[in-house]
Amino acid sequence: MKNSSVGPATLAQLSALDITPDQVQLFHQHGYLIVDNLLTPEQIDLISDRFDPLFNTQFETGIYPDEWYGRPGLSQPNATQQMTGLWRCDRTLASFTLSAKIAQINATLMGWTSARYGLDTCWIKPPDAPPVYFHRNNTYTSSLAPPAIVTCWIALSDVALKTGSLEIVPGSHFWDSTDQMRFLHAPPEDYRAPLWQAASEAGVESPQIVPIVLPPGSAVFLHGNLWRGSGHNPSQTKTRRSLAISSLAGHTKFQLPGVGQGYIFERYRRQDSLDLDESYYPILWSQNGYRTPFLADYCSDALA
Ligand SMILES: O=C(O)CCC(=O)C(=O)O
Repeated sequence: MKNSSVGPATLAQLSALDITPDQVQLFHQHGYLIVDNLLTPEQIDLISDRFDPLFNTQFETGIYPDEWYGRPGLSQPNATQQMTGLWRCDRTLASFTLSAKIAQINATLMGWTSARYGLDTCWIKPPDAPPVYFHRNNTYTSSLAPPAIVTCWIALSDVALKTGSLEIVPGSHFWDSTDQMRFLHAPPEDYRAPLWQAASEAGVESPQIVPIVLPPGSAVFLHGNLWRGSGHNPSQTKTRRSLAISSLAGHTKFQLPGVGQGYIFERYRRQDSLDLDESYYPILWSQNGYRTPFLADYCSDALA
């Protein structure tokens, strides 16, 4: 039988912005790690206040995002609003999503000596918002080498089953999966269908689905191979908001042209090199202290 669990995560929780070898080990074992109090209420307000202008096409820098779903007046009122590439549009958001500290935690969990920007996305699920298909983020990085991304997913409102929680399957980052990229929003079938398929391929009869329950400001770090999705928001009144900050290893390159998929990454591929251009994929944190120089002029670091 397919299981759901509403119990608390069994992992030790980190004191914010600090990380120990034991917690790195837990992350590797389970594929996720909960961190309490990553952001303050003031920081959450600062971030959330930026969303209305963005979704109303008021971009502080004048630059449009890489990906954008859910437009006021155009989309269904209950559509999930998702925007990716926030740092290019808005420097207040960039001060969080380009933060060296979050990149450092992402890198440390993955055992990388440096981390560069990968993706930054807000997920806003209004009352009655439809589910998001189960997926693995690494499936979307197959045109990169290594094809690996890690995500710090921060709750900006109460996240619980009653608001369409993020759902994860602990340990599923060890599965060999053959899934493909797909459009994630409002699936026409069971949003867990890709998960059942992957579990069956991995020989797992009853994958344990854990709804992530977080107060605003707390976060879950997610391994790129971990299966995750989210259900319908059954609330009549509550919107669920989150900010997902994803890092690549600093040494990431492109695969040869034509290898793998990555519809956002490919947009920034150079013709003359397999390097990721630091103008688009800046190095945010390195063990040796290097950080892409233009960042110092572009925005502050909200968590420095
Ligand atoms: O927040 C959600 O509903 C989905 C988020 C997600 O799937 C992701 O960050 O990969």
